[in-house]
Amino acid sequence: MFRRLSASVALLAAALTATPASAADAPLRDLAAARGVYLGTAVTASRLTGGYAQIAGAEFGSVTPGNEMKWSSVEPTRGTYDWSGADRVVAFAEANGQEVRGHTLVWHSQLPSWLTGGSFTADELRRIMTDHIAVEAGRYKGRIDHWDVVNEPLNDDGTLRQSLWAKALGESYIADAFRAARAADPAAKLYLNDYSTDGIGAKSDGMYALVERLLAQGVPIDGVGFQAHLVLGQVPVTLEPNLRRFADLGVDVAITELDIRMQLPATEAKLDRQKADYASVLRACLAVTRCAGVTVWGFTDADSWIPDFFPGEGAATPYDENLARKPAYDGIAEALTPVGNPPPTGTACAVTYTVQSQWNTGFTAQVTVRNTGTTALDGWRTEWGYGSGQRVTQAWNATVTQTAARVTAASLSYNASVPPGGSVSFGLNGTWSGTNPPPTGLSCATGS
Ligand code: 9MR
Repeated sequence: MFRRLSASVALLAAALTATPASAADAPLRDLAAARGVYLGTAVTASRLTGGYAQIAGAEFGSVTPGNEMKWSSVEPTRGTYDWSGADRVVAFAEANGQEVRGHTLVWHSQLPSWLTGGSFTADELRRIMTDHIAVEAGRYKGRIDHWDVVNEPLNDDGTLRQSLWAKALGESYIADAFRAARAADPAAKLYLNDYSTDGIGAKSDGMYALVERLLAQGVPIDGVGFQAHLVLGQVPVTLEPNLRRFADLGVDVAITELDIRMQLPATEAKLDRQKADYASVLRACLAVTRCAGVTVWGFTDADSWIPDFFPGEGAATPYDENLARKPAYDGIAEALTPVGNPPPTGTACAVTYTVQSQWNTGFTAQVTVRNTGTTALDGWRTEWGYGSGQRVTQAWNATVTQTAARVTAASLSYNASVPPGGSVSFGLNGTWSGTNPPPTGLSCATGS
């Protein structure tokens, strides 16, 4: 039974007014966490010392080994394992309080020659694949937050890529890989990952249909990764709706390998454009409640695959080759910084969050959105992050959704319109344990 602590109500009712976080002074990982997403980077294990390690640990909340967990790295000779690079990245993450994105269990590339050059029956190959998953995902059981279980399964036209695996096993290898990964590490979120699926098109349509089929078969797939190896000025305009349509299937989504390349030399104009492009990718993720986070594929131009693979192109990451921040860094920071309460001109809003009552495991909060502008609002949205595991269980007078720590609320038809100076309130019940601190990153935006 609930035990209302009515004496505490007055104290708890002190209103909290949103204050915008400053992009200038908070590490990206903190800005991201306040928005309920993670900001990650691919890393190279052998570089994890000095300034490189300092930035990787301080600025990013998740790390992905760029190569160290791939099959040719961990089992170059059949039955002989080398976990040194992978272990180093996982230990680094644990020392820095970071999540790990495991990459990748089943792929057509970077396979050892004993596998690509061998002659195996279909049954043998299936067994080799599921054994590999059991060994690798099993070794890191409980220490990997997201696993890219199957990487790059599709051709550019959305059909099944005729990889070593598909040639022998057809599409069934994908379902088997996910089942083996779930068995090996039940706590990890299991992802299907590919490139050129970022916008809506033939390849992402193929991915969408594949995910639908897998879900219909009960395959344990938790998320879809969008690599986002992008070209300057060409962030797909359909990135956000594309992420949203996958999320609407009931899976998480993530940007897993973001970089934005340009023709060298980099100029001020190109770097400014890159800043805007990075910001728009971050905003697309933030706009989709089930978007878990964004990972950049190397945080420094000194550690990027682009110059080797695209001669004449580069400068694709948020730090230059000397580990100095580029405008792209500011683009990420600005996109992650809550809108806050802008000055009262045009359409503008302010939001307050007040705990009205609290009992042993639950609480009731009221959120008030005020029109601080000079024209009527036609719709409003507000969002915040819960830093202590609080969960919304019920809400009224707004559409409220929560994914992990991030809560978003939107107006309903009957309270979307707010005159200048007017305000609307909505309420929610939530659960808490331990502590119930005020939300972080409380912000509001106008429009439906
Ligand atoms: O960043 C990786 C690079 O060091 C390797 O040489 C390359 C080999 O294919 O793989 C790069 O990472 C790839 C990732 O594993 C999957 N998506 C595409 C990435 C860029 O090629």
